[in-house]
Amino acid sequence: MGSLIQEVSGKVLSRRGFVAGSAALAASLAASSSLVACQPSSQQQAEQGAESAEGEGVWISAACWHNCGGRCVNRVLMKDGVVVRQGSDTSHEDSFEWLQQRGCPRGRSQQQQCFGADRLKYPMKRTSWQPGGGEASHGELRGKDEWERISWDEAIGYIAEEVRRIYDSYGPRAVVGNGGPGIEQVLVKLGGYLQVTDTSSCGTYSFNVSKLGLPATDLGETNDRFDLKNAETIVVVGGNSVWSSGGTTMNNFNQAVEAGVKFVYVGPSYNATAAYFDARWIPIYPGTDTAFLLGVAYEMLQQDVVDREFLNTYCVGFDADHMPEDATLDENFEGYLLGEYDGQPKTAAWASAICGAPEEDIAWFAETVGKDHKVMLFHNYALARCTSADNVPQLFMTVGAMGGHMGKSGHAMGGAYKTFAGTHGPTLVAYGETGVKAMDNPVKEYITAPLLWQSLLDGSFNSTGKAYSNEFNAQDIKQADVKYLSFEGAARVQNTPSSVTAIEAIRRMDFVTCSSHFFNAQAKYADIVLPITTEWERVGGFPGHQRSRETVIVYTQVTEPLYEAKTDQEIGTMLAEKLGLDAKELWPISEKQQFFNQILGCTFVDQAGEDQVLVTITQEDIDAWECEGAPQEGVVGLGEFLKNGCYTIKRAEGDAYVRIGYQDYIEDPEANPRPSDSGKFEIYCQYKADTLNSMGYSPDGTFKPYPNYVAAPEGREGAFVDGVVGGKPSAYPFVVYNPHYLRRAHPVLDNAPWLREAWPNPVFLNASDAAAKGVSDGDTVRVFNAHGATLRTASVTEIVMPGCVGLPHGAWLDYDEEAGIDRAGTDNVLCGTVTSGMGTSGYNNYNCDFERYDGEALAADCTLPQRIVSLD
Ligand SMILES: Nc1nc2c(c(=O)[nH]1)N[C@H]1C(S)=C(S)[C@@H](COP(=O)(O)OP(=O)(O)OC[C@H]3O[C@@H](n4cnc5c(=O)[nH]c(N)nc54)[C@H](O)[C@@H]3O)O[C@H]1N2
Ligand SMILES: Nc1nc2c(c(=O)[nH]1)N[C@H]1C(S)=C(S)[C@@H](COP(=O)(O)OP(=O)(O)OC[C@H]3O[C@@H](n4cnc5c(=O)[nH]c(N)nc54)[C@H](O)[C@@H]3O)O[C@H]1N2
Ligand code: SF4
Ligand SMILES: [Mo]
Repeated sequence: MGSLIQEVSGKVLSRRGFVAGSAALAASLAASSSLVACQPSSQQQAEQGAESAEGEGVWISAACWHNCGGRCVNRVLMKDGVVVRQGSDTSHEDSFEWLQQRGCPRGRSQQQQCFGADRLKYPMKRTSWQPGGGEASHGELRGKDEWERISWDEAIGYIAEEVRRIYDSYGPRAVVGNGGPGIEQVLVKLGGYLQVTDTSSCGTYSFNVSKLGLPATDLGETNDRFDLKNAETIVVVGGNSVWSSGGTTMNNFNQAVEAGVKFVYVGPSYNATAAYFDARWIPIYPGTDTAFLLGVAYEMLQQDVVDREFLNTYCVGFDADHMPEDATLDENFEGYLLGEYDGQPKTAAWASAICGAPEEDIAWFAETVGKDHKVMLFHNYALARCTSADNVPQLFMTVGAMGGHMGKSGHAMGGAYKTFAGTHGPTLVAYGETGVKAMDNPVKEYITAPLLWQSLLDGSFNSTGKAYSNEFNAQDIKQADVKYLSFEGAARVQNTPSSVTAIEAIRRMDFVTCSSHFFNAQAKYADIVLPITTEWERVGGFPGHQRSRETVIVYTQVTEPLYEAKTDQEIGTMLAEKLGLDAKELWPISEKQQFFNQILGCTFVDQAGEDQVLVTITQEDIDAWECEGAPQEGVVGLGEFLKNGCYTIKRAEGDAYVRIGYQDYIEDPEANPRPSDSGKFEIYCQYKADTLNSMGYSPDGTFKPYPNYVAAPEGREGAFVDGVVGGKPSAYPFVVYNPHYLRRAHPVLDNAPWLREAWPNPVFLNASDAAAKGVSDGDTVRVFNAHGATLRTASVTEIVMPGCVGLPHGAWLDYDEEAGIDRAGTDNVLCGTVTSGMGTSGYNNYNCDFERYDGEALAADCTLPQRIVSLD
């Protein structure tokens, strides 16, 4: 067979083909957005698609590339130049040994991204904005102004002119970017820009947890999925993999579920994951895992279920006899649990008052995870995306160590997240490098994300290093007068706390640019908006982020670029050339060659543990691609690989790939020390306390070298006047958390009509809380706090514990400035410019209140018009 690229390229949608062929699709999309009842339109569409596709067309592997928790094969059936169906992995039969990498409904709705009627079609300029800065920019009109269509040449000309003016007059420290792939690479070449550091996904696990003895972000040392069935109990703390690790991930647990392993879920809601596992639910308030786990640890002591031998051999700091050499404080964790330093034993009663779990549950949990049982302790990261959760990583590890749950079959402790929920071990199949390295930004100054917008308003920020990098330093206040904000590849207005402050800060800028597919919140508040291609219009590639251990996913081009959209590299190249820079220094090779390099570099690990070439590439392939490279012999042909959209390792019970986390350390701790200063798990970690206490986000002395309880700035304590838990309720007596939601991946895909139909994006309220306020299911409610207010339809439920409000993450901001209300349910409207500890983005433990809204009731999101800026 010749190269698939040849086969596919004949079918790739031409621009003209799309315009003609998609008329029917566009018409039905328009119809769906004007319907009051949403259901029939998509059913009709699906049926039509299935019927017309019967036996015809060609399947092409297509990208699903956003930052969701899955990594899946996505394929499209093309007929007469139009996508008529979407499918997923059919490369082999599905079995536990050889999992298909099947997609979720978001992946199957990607056609509404690429071919969405609301795509940005050409570059646009905000009408009142003029270059030159100051009043000429009319920043006060951002988000309210008119737009005009401009050519690419004009757009790049404006950007080049403003960028040159700002760099010449103020230097790189007047610019903020996010590490984007096009324009921002050029900005790095000009001298760089101020960076934003965000604890985002892993929250307080993005600290330098190697100093505790853990792997980076605590991912990588739980067991391979074939070992899960050997546990008696699997505990999942926080997170919701059923929603947040779409596609295949939950199948990792199938053997364990079938073997009758008991599951326990700890968190504020009995969510879909807890239900999937039929788990026993321990309800705790968001941001109170430290209190809960301290109560558990105390109870383990009382019940004498602590594995002292494990603690003495593999850990330092549990008791006075096992302290690390660098300890400066004569205190240890056991003494803290017993109340020797603060007069407060961390009893189940003490913990229960804070975390809300019944005392009996805490005692039961302690026995269940004790040394006499085979237990796997998994955490997702919702519990660490809370302010004052800085002790969670150390405490979770400590409880695991107290039970002796590391390094043995049937035992585990660590992160279970995204495609790694339920399996770990070395990556068995991987793609190669592109051959292009992102430029290193020479400006090593970082604005802490939750304080970003306030910092821009204040003109100063605390630069304490970079989450996920292990570079942290003491408080370091810097001045900066920022003039230019670039939004490229990060949805800052949506995803960074305090969207209301964001609007105010953005309006102070001279210049704001945004590369986007849609008129999203970043585009709406920008001055120049550039339409970018989706991955379906690019040469093909490998989705980055969280690849799974056993599979590599690949995708090919579906259509030529639509309208005037360009890739980030093309935009960056145009800007570099306009500025008189050598674009070849930034991008020495074409995007096609980069993709080809990645394919050439694909490897898999054989049963002997050796890396082997994955893809067979012939000279004919190289000629057809018009790329550089040498022929190579692998185990799958190029055509087959691209057609399947993946390569998945076939597993077998007892194969050489089974891996037990920490086994090397447990079997020989001298030869395989942990990365901490002592080489052991540090239940007393001097570095942790010294670093956190110095950063200036919490009062000095807040953090002890052992895991201690720290009240959050908002959260459980904030629900009461003066933070006295159990006292008089405060003005905002609820704790709001943000589940990552099925409709979208962060804000991405929130505009897809099918997904809007499928998932209405309500606010989840506890039934008795709702009843007390006269709120019924389906009522429009206003959820509010000191940071903002938003409207949502109530979903009244028993699965959320009383006192908590679940507001899904990522809805597209729709802010009514006069009323001071967002109509979309945007989570970051309720998140304030508040932080603590390491500068955490603590999305899950803000306070709020809610009430029945007496204004006009919200219409279902799927009935709202699409956000289309039409200037034709
Ligand atoms: N559909 C979809 N999937 C996604 C994403 C998306 O936007 N949409 N985003 C992806 C990304 S980048 C990430 S980081 C992951 C996040 O994935 P997860 O960490 O699984 O995320 P959440 O959805 O925040 O988890 C929500 C659950 O955590 C619990 N919870 C909330 N706060 C706390 C707490 O303080 N303590 C405890 N014990 N439990 C708590 C609640 O029960 C809630 O149901 O999802 C990924 N997957
Ligand atoms: N309140 C609250 N806030 C949160 C969270 C929460 O739970 N609650 N979760 C946090 C978490 S875990 C995360 S990971 C962050 C995610 O926050 P971000 O890092 O901002 O990630 P995305 O939302 O995926 O934004 C990616 C943006 O890039 C655009 N984009 C996609 N492809 C391309 C491309 O090829 N080129 C360019 N130029 N742009 C592209 C998308 O349209 C989107 O606007 O959000 C965080 N924010
Ligand atoms: S889980 Fe993520 S990668 Fe998989 S199909 Fe859904 S959106 Fe796409
Ligand atoms: Mo994330």
